[in-house]
Amino acid sequence: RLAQIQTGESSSSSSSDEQKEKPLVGIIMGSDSDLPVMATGARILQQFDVPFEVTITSAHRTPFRMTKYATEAAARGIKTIIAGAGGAAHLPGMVAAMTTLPVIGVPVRGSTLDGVDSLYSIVQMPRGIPVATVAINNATNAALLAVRNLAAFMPKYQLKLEEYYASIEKEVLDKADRLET
Ligand code: RP5
Repeated sequence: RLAQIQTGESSSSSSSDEQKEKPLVGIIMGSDSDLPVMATGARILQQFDVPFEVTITSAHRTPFRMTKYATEAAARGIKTIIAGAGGAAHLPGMVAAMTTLPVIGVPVRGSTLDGVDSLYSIVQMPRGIPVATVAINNATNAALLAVRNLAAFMPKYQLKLEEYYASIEKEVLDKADRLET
């Protein structure tokens, strides 16, 4: 699927099981240049067996496509939107203005200004239109937050989260053991 998105195609999850399920999370980004960052979030959703879709839509270059996506996502069954953008990163905020779904913004680091421009563009939303903003380039946390949203009403994801956090704790403890011995 990620190969498909690199060619500009919209697509949904790749495994046959996932394809049968309607996507619960939408990953959108302003440009294919955001894909290397956003793919890290997609991999987390794959790891948690969350059905998701990935596409490109730009607040500035394709405003009507963005509007269609934002206004139709909830009716299609999407529960959370992860939106990544860089520079004048208006995509997450504009999408949040057109849906009541939770929107998680990923500030993508561009070639200038170190991603602080993206971070400020996404995080400084006006009162009333929230975007949950993660750290610069941290699509991993965006995906984990999306899984947490799902876990609030889908217990199977709660169990997977518990396993995930047990595994990362074990990883750190194993490293500490190796360091100390
Ligand atoms: C934003 O402009 C995109 O999200 C991307 O991060 C940035 C640069 O886009 P490209 O010029 O690489 O397509 O809209």
